[in-house]
Amino acid sequence: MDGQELLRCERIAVSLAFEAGLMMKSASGRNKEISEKDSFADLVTETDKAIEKFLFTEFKRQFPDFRFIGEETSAGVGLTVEPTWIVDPIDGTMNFVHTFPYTCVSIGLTVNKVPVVGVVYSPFLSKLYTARKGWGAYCNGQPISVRQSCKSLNEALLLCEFGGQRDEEKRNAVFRNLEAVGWLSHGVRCLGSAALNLCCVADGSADANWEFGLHVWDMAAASLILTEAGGVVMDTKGGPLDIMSRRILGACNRNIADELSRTLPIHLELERD
Ligand code: LIP
Repeated sequence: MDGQELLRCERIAVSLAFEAGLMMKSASGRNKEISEKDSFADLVTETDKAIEKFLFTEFKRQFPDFRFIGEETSAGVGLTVEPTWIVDPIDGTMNFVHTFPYTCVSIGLTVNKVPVVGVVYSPFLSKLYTARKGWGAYCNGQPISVRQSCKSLNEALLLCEFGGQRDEEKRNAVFRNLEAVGWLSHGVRCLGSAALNLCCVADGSADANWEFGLHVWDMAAASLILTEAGGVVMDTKGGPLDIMSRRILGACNRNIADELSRTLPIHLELERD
């Protein structure tokens, strides 16, 4: 895909993200249909479904040959080499239900299973994060970059999540990892959106994040935004990131990534997307 085609894809994804943002704003605090997915802590609203349907229809109309993977309609659909839009209609649905503003729409495009366009838009925070592979990362049109100067966990502000899976194995992993890492750092924040967490590392407002249990639609767009901002995304054990593996570690530089990876006592192995 050449530079012109990438730019066209980004521009269309941005205009659709703004429309999805308007749908989120007009439905905020007024959801009638809220249902549980895998647990009481994993919810979906009628707005998630409406936004995904809107994005699917628009992307199919404008890119009939591209594939589409969305959180609410494509669980279990594998990733292929074909150009694929990967959409999370509302990342941070629990926050959306509670009207906590840390929520966004996330739109990624992969080619040969590699993210090449990333758009993350938070209408409540008025933040639009964008990136095209090889063209850098931006927030509201301004270039962003990670806090390269962070030298060790003792200087780092970290982000992680409890997630929606609420079983003993997950409880043990979350709290053992939090205890081991949290005490060594400037602090850990659990704010509720994997995509925005990676974008906070990309703009330097946080230094690293990790999570087990997320999905390809939570990380496809934001993982590109973080790497284009000069950061590192990888598997929690240090190998290359596999966006279908259900786990991620993002950081402002390799030293922090490796130190965090070494310090996490538990690396959950989860069923792939
Ligand atoms: C959420 C992720 C978050 C994770 C939640 C949930 P959703 O995505 O952004 O990081 O901890 O369990 O998966 O479901 O709001 O799109």
